[in-house]
Amino acid sequence: MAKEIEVDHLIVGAGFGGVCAAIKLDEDGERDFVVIERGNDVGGTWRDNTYPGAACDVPSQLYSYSFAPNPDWSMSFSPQPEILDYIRRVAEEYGVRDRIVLNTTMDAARWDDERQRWLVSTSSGRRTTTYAAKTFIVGPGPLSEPKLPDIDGIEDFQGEIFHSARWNHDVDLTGKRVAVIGTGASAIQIVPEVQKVASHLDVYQRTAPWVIPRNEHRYSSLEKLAFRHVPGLQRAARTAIYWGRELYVPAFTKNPKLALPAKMMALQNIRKGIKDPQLRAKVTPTYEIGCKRILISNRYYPALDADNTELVTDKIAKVTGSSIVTTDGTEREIDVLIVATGFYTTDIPVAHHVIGRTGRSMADRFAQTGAAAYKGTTVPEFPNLFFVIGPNTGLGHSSMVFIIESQVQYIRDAIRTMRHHRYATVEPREDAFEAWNADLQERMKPTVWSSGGCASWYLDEQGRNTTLWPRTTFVFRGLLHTFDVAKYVVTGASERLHEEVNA
Ligand code: N01
Repeated sequence: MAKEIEVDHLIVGAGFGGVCAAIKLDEDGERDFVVIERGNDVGGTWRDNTYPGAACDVPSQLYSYSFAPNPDWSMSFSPQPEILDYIRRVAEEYGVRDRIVLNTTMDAARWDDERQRWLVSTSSGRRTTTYAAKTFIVGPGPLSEPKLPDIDGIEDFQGEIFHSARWNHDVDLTGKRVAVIGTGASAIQIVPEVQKVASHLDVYQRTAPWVIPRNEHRYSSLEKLAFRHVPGLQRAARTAIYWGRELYVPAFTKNPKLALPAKMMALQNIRKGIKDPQLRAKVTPTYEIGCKRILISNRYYPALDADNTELVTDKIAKVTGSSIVTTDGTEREIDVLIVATGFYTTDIPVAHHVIGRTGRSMADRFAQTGAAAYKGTTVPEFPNLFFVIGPNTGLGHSSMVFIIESQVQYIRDAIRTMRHHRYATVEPREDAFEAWNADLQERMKPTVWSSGGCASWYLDEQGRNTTLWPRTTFVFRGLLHTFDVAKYVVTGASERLHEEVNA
């Protein structure tokens, strides 16, 4: 029989989202909470992605909590180890580190309508614990489940094979023949590092990405000192970066032609990085810039142009025990295969494990509607469940930490509202949910993600964009500033009647 622990709030995931939720609940005096984390440390994607060259492509001043500025970033775009250290330090300094239970996996979660609690079963090795929680805050991260390519024979490969997000540091790539499948954000950081040490590198490109220069800056000691001691300086830098980024939004959401300067920069990046005209042609995308995530690198193209690298654009037919064979019949022998093929994004993996008030799983609901939430945070049939980074909260241009803080503000206000009015449950009304999502999908139509002529992880199998937010981030923040209880069905703690507020 699993041990049961009653808590007010259970948070799943100790990445940027879960740690932020923990800190802010604690700040509100909501001390009865536990964070469960399946990994052996905090940090989420920044703990998992340890591949060589891993770094953020959003400037550090903005890719950090607004309430915990870090004057010590070494670079304008932080490397992964610094970001991971930052999350660890913030969790420690804000006193939530000991509320995080590591190495603990959420196996299943079920809403118990009698008890008005989420019953969340977890396991840690052979130990199982069930948490009975009033509110359930779900922040597993949209990029946490690696996606392996479905390629004939890949399971028979006899050399070393690993996903970019599960880097095997025991494998020394020096002098090896290496293949990288994929040319997304992860691959373009990996490729220059592998090219430096491998005897030969094959890069398998299915679709060329748009890559603009990485205007990187190393902060001097003087700058760090100024960030630490000059009042308001770091906040001013953050604000300037924030608004600079918001200026990109119309190019993504209204008129892709506005992205012409970025396109020119990307084309110049190709010319600068690659001498071979044939290779230049192969890496030049044929869809609108912004349709897939715009990548930043100064080193990717030179690495492709290097003598020991081959860019392969023929389709992969199969993998054998020691090689990759393309559809033109060419076989390339390799020692190590790195799959940088992305993550399960639109099929939110956690949804398969969560059963709501009506007895069906969230995945079953999403099978009908596509992944969708009200304000990216709450879902009808799933009372008192709050996503951090839920459906349609992703960004192509700015910091997810800004989105996380906006959602956490909404969740805090929901909890305050529930306490104040003694509500036992809050659940978004179907009509509010539908109106929100109809508006979202309408706004998706003119975006470059819908009309830019590419396939991307932003779109689900029906071609619906269920991942991105199609407006500015300040609009998102404004819409989530206050918990709009009128859009919710609420129940009181004692009486079990559903009462519609402002019905
Ligand atoms: O994954 P991806 P990622 N055969 O899905 C290819 C964030 N991130 O890990 O384009 C052959 O973007 C696929 O090809 P195609 C960021 O939000 C941020 O690189 O689908 N190829 C593509 O090239 C990012 O968007 C940072 O035709 C196959 C690649 O694999 C997100 O994470 C760094 C294939 C997958 O690219 C995901 O990035 C890293 C197949 N069967 C990640 N299947 C920074 O902040 C897939 N591909 C810097």
